[in-house]
Amino acid sequence: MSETKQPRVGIVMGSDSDLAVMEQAGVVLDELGVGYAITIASAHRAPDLLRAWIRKVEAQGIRVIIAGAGGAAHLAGVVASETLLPVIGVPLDSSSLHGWDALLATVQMPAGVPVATMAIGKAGAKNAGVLAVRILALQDDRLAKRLVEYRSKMAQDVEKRARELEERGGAKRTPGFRPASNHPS
Ligand code: C2R
Repeated sequence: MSETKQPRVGIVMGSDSDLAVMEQAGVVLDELGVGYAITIASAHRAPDLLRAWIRKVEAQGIRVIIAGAGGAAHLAGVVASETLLPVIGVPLDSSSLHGWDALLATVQMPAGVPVATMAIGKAGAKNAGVLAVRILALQDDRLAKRLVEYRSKMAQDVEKRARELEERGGAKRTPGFRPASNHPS
């Protein structure tokens, strides 16, 4: 849990092997100044622990839950069945099916139990953080302002990278680069 702020987002993942990806959601929340509680629990392996964590974070005043899992990923769906808070699911690439299994398991929820499903992996974890803040920003003007700044920083970053590439003169200055011919002879 981030130390200083009242947590408003809960992040849960199916295993500590998911942490390197799921911590990206926390990085975004830190950047946008939103406190969060983070844990590991599993609908498959530790359903009682999962239920107890959901009850605890609800009582703490958490407003949105992010759930990331790989493989036969039931975690986000089970969280959504246990709480009325909005649930954002992040499918993870942790099996031989490279996240397709987790994507389908997370996105194909039965009607009535929604999980807002993100992309597989790091981009999904980051977007889960951004989406959680967008939900919170509906009732928090200061957060809405931070999201505007976040977006304009992203645009500035693209501009900077474009300028740098243009100044370098493109890939032809990369050591060892040989332009590919479009007309093989
Ligand atoms: P281990 O590395 O611990 O064997 O976990 C985790 O999210 C992880 O990606 C392998 C993968 O199993 C996933 N897992 C689930 C659930 N619990 C664990 N999909 C669940 O309850 O949905």
